[in-house]
Amino acid sequence: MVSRTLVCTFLLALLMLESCGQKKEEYYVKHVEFPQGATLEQKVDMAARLVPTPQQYAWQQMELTAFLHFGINTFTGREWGDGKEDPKLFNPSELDAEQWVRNLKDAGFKMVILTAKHHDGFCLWPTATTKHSVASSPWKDGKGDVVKELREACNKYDMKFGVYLSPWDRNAECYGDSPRYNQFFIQQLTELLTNYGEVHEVWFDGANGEGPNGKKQEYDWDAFYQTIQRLQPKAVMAIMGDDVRWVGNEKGLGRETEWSATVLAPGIYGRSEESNKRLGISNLSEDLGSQSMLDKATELFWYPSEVDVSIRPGWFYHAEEDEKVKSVKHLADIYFQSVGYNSVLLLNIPPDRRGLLHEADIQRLKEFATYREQTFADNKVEKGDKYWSANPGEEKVYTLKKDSKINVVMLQEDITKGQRVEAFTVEAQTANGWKEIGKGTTIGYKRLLRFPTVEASQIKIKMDKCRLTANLCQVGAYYAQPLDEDAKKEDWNTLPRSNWKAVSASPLIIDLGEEVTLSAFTYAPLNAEAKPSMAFHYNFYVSSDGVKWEKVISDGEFSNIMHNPLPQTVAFGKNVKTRFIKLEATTTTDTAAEVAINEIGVTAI
Ligand code: FUL
Repeated sequence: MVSRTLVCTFLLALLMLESCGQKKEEYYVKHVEFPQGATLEQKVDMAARLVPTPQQYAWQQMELTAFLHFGINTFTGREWGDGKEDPKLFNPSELDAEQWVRNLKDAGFKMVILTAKHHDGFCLWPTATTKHSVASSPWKDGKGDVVKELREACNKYDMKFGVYLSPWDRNAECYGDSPRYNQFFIQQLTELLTNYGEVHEVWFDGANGEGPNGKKQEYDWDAFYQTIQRLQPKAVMAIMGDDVRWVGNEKGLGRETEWSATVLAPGIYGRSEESNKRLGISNLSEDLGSQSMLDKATELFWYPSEVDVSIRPGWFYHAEEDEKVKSVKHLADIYFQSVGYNSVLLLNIPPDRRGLLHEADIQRLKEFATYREQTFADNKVEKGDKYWSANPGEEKVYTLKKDSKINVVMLQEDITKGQRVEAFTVEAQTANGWKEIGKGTTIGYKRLLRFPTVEASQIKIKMDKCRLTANLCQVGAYYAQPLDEDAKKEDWNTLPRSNWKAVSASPLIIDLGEEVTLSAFTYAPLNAEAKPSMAFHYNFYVSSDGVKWEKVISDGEFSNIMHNPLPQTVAFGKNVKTRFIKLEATTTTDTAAEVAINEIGVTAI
């Protein structure tokens, strides 16, 4: 993979652009290595001149991408399949990819990414690599191809198209036999990148949940990358790739300070583990690009963030989540904290068992789109040239339309000249004179700053701190209608907890205080926050006396709980009478898990 960064640095790099017709400025594309002994000043100067590749720039401008999680899990109700599912389960009754794309297009999305293969290994196209695909399903008598149908719908509606291909494959017999599986994977990739027209994003998930006793697959990222480069040069390689960075959570939460020019080495480079360890950082770190980080770093990457989140609690469709589609307020907050925090929003809307986007999701997408349209239709900043080459300490005043009420300011940097702003302040000219209404740190491609509503005739942007001269290319001021959130209720436990007692902490045994009939239990990590001690694999038992136990769930898995620590309900498939419950659980590292009594709920009938 070193070869890739060298290509970017030396072949694409050192673009010489005329700046204001006088000085020529030197740029580095995608990657820059600091010379030995470079001072902080030199590093900051170089960091300011790091720019995206044309593919990365085009990707960033899309702002909104839709994710479609669809596959065997849609029909089993799981989030992670184990690869042992019968392909015959896949049988959407009314699959209509045009319905997906039409609705997504109307809602403002510029690209869709389909889970062509999730961790269960089931392929949504009739691949030659395995029988574990739509070709073995009853859908269209095994002659169907979901990827093709989506591609055709994208052509019709002029939508860009991307594929998710899970490296982790729980079905492939060769998984873990590294060279063989790499060949198998490259063949799958080749099919997808050859037979379905233009592909703009290839998404490789980082999940690898086989655990300590599983098979260790060494992926040949370099070969995967070269396959993409050769077959789809316009595509960006995301997550386990070096074009697009995972933001670090699946909650829809970007960083307020978000540097696209970052010191985090993409995980697929051989040197990344050592380099990121030396800097003490990971995808989850708060600071990936400040000057103190630059000071310690030896190289820098243009590696912008993508915020992936589902419109529902799970990534796949589950009928029981129809009532849990995120509210417009929640989606609006996500938008401001992703697109508005210098990131691309990748919002998942999972097709249901019919093979359609569900009415509840469509309705919410419409409301979300209307909200954005209403908010951003009217830029209160008077028309005119917005470009501003700003030096530290300088300020610029923009006149607003008459009688403007505003609560959002939008700023954009011309990132083709690098990301440079470190701190800024916004003031408004109100009836009582100039008033500070907000402060921010990074801007990057786009920054949306929210503040309490003010009536103002002008706004003033103060450039508090920037690297070299910052290039602001857009300024907007808007009014966003305040939204109310419905009160959230804990609906995953139906039995009052007042009589419960923890009999033992590890394994967790709970005395429910009386005999009850249960159909399911729920594990809900506290505050929906991930921690290393949380449960991953488990057995679940019931007992009427706390002595003799019946195992109701054997070797269960709280799939994807580390990245999406939301309540997971496990149905028993029967009703059980019990007074005591026991959860015997291990963490992802196979050590005993710590689960608190209030993290467990039950469904009593
Ligand atoms: C995760 C996966 O494990 C989830 O199932 C989902 O696909 C999400 C987008 O990425 O890591």
